Amino acid sequence: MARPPVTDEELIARYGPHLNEAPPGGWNAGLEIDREVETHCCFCGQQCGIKLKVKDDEVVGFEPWYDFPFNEGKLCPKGVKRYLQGNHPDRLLDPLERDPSAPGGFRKTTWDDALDRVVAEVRRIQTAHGNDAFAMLSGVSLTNEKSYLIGKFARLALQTANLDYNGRLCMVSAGAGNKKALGMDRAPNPWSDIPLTDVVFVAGANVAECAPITTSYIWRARDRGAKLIVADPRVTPVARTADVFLGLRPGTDSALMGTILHVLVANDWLDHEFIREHTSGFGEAAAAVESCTPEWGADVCGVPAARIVEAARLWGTSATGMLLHARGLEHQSKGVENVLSCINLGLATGKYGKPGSGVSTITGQGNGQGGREQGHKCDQLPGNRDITNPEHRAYVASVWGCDVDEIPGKGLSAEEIVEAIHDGEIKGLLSICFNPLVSLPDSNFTAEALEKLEFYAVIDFFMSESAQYADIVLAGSLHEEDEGTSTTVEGRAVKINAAKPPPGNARRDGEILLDLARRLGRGSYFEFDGNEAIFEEMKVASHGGTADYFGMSWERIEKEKGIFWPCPEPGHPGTPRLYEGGVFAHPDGKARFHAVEYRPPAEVVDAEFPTWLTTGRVVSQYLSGTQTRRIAPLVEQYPEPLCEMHPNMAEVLGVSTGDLVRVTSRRGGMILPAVVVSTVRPDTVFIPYHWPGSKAANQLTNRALDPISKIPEYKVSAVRVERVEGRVEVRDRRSIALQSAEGPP
Ligand SMILES: Nc1nc2c(c(=O)[nH]1)N[C@H]1C(S)=C(S)[C@@H](COP(=O)(O)OP(=O)(O)OC[C@H]3O[C@@H](n4cnc5c(=O)[nH]c(N)nc54)[C@H](O)[C@@H]3O)O[C@H]1N2
Ligand SMILES: Nc1nc2c(c(=O)[nH]1)N[C@H]1C(S)=C(S)[C@@H](COP(=O)(O)OP(=O)(O)OC[C@H]3O[C@@H](n4cnc5c(=O)[nH]c(N)nc54)[C@H](O)[C@@H]3O)O[C@H]1N2
Ligand code: SF4
Ligand SMILES: [Mo]
Repeated sequence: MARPPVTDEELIARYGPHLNEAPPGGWNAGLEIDREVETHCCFCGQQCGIKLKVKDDEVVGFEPWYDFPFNEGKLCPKGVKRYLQGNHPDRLLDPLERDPSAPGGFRKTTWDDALDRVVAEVRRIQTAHGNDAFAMLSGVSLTNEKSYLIGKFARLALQTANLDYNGRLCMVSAGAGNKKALGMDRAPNPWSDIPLTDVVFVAGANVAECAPITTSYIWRARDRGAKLIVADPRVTPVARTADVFLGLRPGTDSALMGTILHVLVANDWLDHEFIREHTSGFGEAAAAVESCTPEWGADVCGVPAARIVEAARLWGTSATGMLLHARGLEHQSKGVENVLSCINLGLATGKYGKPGSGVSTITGQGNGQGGREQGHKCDQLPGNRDITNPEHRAYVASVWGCDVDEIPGKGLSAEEIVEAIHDGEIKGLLSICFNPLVSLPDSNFTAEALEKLEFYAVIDFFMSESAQYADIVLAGSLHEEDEGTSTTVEGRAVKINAAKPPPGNARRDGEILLDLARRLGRGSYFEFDGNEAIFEEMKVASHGGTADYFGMSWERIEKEKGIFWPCPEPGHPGTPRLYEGGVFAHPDGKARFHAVEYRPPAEVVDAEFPTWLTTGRVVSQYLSGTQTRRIAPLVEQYPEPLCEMHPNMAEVLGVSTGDLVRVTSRRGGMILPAVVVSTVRPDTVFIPYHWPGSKAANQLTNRALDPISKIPEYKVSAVRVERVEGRVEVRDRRSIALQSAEGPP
């Protein structure tokens, strides 16, 4: 039975102040500060509001920002500790130039020399091999303004088609699925819809560790009596409380969703009126799952048939429902099909365009949403426009004041750029906010590619593992050293405020790019006197596109604590919920079902590699780890990768927690400690990927890409696991003490 709702006041009366309630005198009691800056967390796509405390131009602590509506003061361990990275001794303070004789292989240089060198190398490579032989890679920890600037910089200053971004490893399957089915790429609902729903279906998302603040929204739904369905090869923290847990075999999501659709059709748990009035293609989608009986689904997915039927019953018979998916089903060579098979379930039961209903991706990176709209994808122009569409090109050319033919065509995607480098077709690379050596699949291959570059320049604030391969490293800015906007998981544009200037000779990322554009002789396209001016041009460039920011201003965003796009006119309030009244973003207003037939992952287990490997995250580490591996209290929580395995597998291998195991795939191998947990499928091991070198999970993963989104299949590979000599003391999953002489390599 549902617990009665409990108000904050009642809670405080009963138990005293919340943990989040500041103690008397504030969190850093007694510390005198110069100012507090309201901004947002630099990590995940939740973009929690936070107040940074600043003294002598240093961030010295934080204060919860209770008034920011999304997280109401709540923060996860990363948000709480983020301010500790700024003072790290590894912080880059000067531009660096490769010099094998210098300690660490690099020596300080001046900005003039560093930037002139970049320009000379761009010219040399492009003259000899064509413009597209120089590529650019960027990232979406960057603000909207930087994303927009990078899109324009690559096309008009570098004049290359080959620009892509690290969202290619992250949100592109969801983006492509959303655009195909719904005509627009954004979460259909604000998160305030989650507590209103009757059933929450979490598929391939470790909400508690990767979108921690979303957990509180799910709990609020649970307090109202909502049911919870979870589909994951691991019993994640939220899955422990699920009504129906679908512990599927990695890589079988479209079979699971197809079976659920089959059961919905078989039992007529459908919204016929919605299907008729607001969609097309239902017949073909239903025909594609005709043979997907519960028994078939059970066989393919390794989940009891009755449980799949029970999930379908809960979803199909509830008036409202929200399906939240993330990389678990998107990081597959059929990521787009998986997303479409989820959307089919929403459309078949009319769960769109009304409170408490929708199928939504949980966006990953800080500006994962905004960064996939402003035009720094290889196939995209601002406003989420299509770079191959003549009308879209003409509009953006008119905003940029350039000839339409000056805008290059569609370029290669991120992994394809690295493959073209490996093949010798691309010779030069400028990267910002991307650590491909750690984050791309098959890291031995990535290392070979970086080795082959004739020239590589990196903009970062730490010496990332990829930057070790660079010829020039340009010291850029931390999140709190620059201002702009970011767009959250909900599609809400929020304001990022600067707390301090960049230290030493480091420069703001945008200023580095503007300086380069001038030195490349293209300064006339880049006459911006600051980030607000970039925003003003960006919003015009977005106008009329699906991701329309035209009605926003920095001032409005700040005053209104965020604005949901589309916001097409200055007086427009923004659009928290999309598709109201069943009006979708395709020209005919209808959503499209897609016929999805199951196909297996690119690599399947066999006698030589009999175990499934899946990879992902832990709560205290972030992405390639350059930032969180430098924050001591986070490192203490989970200092090394561990290989999660089920007790049954451990028994067969003769392994107990702390024993070292060698995990080998067709690409490479690694040795790491095992941790024996009953929360993972007995045929699957899980390794988090936040570490470099011999600790990198991506030594093992497969470069197979989704044919549409080009996302790598991080979630499914075949491996062999063996016990090797040595053990370390693993005290628990969150703390491992390296007490053994033969610690991990
Ligand atoms: N702590 C922390 N939080 C983060 C990040 C981080 O690095 N650390 N990164 C941010 C970013 S960029 C992203 S993209 C998000 C990622 O957020 P999530 O997608 O939630 O995280 P992952 O750990 O990549 O994978 C999610 C779940 O997918 C499951 N899974 C594995 N294989 C399959 C499969 O075949 N099918 C299904 N259904 N599930 C499968 C895994 O067991 C895991 O529980 O997190 C964001 N938040
Ligand atoms: N095996 C496996 N691999 C994966 C995944 C997985 O689940 N499994 N997940 C994938 C996913 S979802 C993602 S999003 C990618 C992430 O992969 P990456 O994008 O490569 O990871 P980051 O750690 O964000 O690397 C960004 C780099 O940019 C720097 N940086 C951060 N913020 C800024 C900034 O504001 N300015 C500048 N100049 N630099 C900045 C950081 O220091 C870091 O060196 O990894 C992918 N790789
Ligand atoms: S949930 Fe995400 S945005 Fe919020 S504090 Fe944690 S890492 Fe930062
Ligand atoms: Mo991501």
